[in-house]
Amino acid sequence: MMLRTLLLTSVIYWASGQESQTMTPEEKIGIRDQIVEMFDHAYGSYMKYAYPADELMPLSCRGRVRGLEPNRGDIDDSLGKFSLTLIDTLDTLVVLNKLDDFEDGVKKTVKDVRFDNDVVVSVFETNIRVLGGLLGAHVMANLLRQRGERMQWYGDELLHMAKELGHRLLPAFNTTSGLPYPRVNLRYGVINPLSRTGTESDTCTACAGTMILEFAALSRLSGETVFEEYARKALDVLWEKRQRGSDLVGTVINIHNGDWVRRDSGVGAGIDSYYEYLMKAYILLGDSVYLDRFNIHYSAIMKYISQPPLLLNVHMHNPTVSVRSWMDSLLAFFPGLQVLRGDLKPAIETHEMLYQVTKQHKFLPEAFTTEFRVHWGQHPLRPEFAESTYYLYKATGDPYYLRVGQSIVEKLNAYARVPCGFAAVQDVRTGTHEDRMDSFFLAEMFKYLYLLFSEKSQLPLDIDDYIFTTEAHLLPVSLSTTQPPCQGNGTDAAPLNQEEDLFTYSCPSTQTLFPNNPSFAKTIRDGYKYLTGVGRAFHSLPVREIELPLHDSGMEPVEFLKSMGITLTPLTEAIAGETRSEMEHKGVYRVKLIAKVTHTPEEEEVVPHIVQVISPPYLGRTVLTAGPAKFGMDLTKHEHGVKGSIVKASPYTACGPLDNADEVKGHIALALRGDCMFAGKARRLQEAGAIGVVFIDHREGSNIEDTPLFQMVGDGDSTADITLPLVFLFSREGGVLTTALEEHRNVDVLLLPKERQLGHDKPEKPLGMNIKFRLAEEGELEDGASRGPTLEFVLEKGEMLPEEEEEEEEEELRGAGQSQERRRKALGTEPCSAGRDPPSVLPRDTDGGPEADPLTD
Ligand code: DMJ
Repeated sequence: MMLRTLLLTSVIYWASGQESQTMTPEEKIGIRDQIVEMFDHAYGSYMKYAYPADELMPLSCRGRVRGLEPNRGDIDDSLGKFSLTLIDTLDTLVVLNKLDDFEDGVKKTVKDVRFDNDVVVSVFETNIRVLGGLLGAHVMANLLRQRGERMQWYGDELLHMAKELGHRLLPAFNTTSGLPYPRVNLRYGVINPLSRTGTESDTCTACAGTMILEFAALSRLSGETVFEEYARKALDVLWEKRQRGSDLVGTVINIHNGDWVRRDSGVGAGIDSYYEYLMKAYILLGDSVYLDRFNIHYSAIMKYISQPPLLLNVHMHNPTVSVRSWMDSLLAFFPGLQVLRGDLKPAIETHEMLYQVTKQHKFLPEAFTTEFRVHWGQHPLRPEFAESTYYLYKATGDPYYLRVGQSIVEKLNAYARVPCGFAAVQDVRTGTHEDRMDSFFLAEMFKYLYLLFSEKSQLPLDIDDYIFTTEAHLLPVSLSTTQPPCQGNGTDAAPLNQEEDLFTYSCPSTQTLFPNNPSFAKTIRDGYKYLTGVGRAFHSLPVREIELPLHDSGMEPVEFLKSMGITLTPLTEAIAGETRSEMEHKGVYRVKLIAKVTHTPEEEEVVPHIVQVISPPYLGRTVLTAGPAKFGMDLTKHEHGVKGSIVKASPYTACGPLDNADEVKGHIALALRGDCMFAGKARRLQEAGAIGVVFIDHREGSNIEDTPLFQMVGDGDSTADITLPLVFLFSREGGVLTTALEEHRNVDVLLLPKERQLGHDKPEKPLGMNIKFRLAEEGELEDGASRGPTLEFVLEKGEMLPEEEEEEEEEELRGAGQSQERRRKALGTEPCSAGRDPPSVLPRDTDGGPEADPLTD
């Protein structure tokens, strides 16, 4: 019933064409006011409950102070005890015309923030969020000071702070290649023994290639050339190391020798802002070398990665083959970059696809499949989709994009707002929240949304005078006329003639991009309207026919399926007799497939595993459900599983050399998720002689009830060398093991598939498939009129849906078109029964789960 209502609502919504309706100035102002109110709620909560901490914990209504909260792995590398959220928000305050708050925020920054902290931080995050934040705020402060109304006290304090921070980041560049270390200790640098860093050997491409805007701006504003030189050198290395055949780059690179560590290539996680910074470096600095490089990469991206509307990762050496069937949410920035490039058509197509995904799942999940199902359900309030929406509206003026923006605003309020701010969504499928509000939510999301609904004349600055960094900090394009500090290594600067229009070569220009055709964007979008099935009008579902061959062996189709492990159970005995003989052809047995097999590769069944604690006092009674891995030993093929006593790896993340390799040898190691890839950890532990690994989630409070089980994946390269059994526990279940280890000297566990759990004869949740075949009668295939006998094959028995729903299900399968949600249910991605006798069930997990962070696990 509810489903019908939903369907009806979407049909009405689409029929009314609301999304194309223009928006009155009053309506725009109303939405803008709503955005300001939301910003006040978010920023006000940070200042009230969290400041001077780096971030707000919106569920606990307090600040996140590194070291005082449980370690979340590499996400925490953004936190440097430097009031991150305040600094990241400063120039947003100006854009939103909150000039008193800005002045107050700058005063607090100058008074309270110090960088001499013994903290290891991410070079990339500190650069884009803190250095970029300081520079954007400095530029804004100067602008206001020059107007003579406020900030008269300001004497470049933020620029001095930026310079100090820049110097604290520089030790990261002390490598032979010129590619920076991924982390630096703010007080001790990298090589100092007190630094607790400097052992890393690789970094992501975006991490090395996203420095030039901030570093060049710092050099040009401060007169210290060193920053721009280092950032440019890192870009030169990445350019040199591109794959010459494909002109693509990989995701992770060795910082010492420049070899590619991960060779998958896309436009999302791991690479994204490298491309962005080539384009924007040209716009900001006027150096055409950056544009030339960007254009070469862009052609490669459009040739190999772009499959409109999709953007799929490929192998940089073998780029005609996609290496993934899912996309990550970070790539949502790409349509915005395409607008800057002046390539509107694919930008509109991909953006429309992303919009359809947000309609289906409320927000963009961190990763979603090519069929737009959730692959990893987390949504940390990322701004990339709002960013692209803003750029597309700028370029097209199409009110459709205002409606898209409106939907973002409404969903944030409806599903992410909590009493102390806005909380990240742990899983878009369940709507559960995480105690986290990242600083980019204030730095970027509100900036882009506010700008989307503002007329140029309503803003306190001319927004077209600035370029947005990847964190949406504002840098003035006038920097391009500031002579670069040096000419080096291929970056022949072409100094701009002052007379020349600064914007001749910079985009977007609505004149050139949008060919005066108001329906231009719409015509492109229309082809992608119903991609995910949401809002799709009713069309009849094509009935697929399959032919099952009668083999030389003379096997009949039923036997043939049986030989594949599928048993067919006739629903009625009517199959036998006269009709049956009529159905048999010579050599071929034709079967009409009414419901197609639901198991697509990206929806692979996650076979639940367990960690069963068998030593006293547990004696097998403690059973923790675990996720398997797509690599390492396949436990389903080992009848008795793998048994051993557990030892905690040191370091716990197993990302660096092991201090306790001797203890690990011959035991099952416990290792914390995060900081590096599962495969890297597994290799290290395998080398130390471990006989298995139990990975434990680093996300505080995660548990099997709230989060769908998922399979760990490798690192994109071959994992054939890893032969250990590997399982994954969410943190609550993992806590049981670590507590057991604290309380008892020896803890023995058994790793095995859940269905083999000791003391249980039968699988708890049997595998089932609700696939139904109907045998077509002779002649029926042509006219499709009459209905023949039905066969249902069932692997296991299970629940039955109430009869009414069951009939509805059949009704829809028989011909009418259906929404994606309905179809998913019908095709068995949700528990349902399509049979009568015996009942069938599909007790499977939902679509995948939080596989691996594309950069670390
Ligand atoms: C931001 O910190 C930056 O945009 C970065 O380049 C990648 N994305 C995050 C927000 O999602």
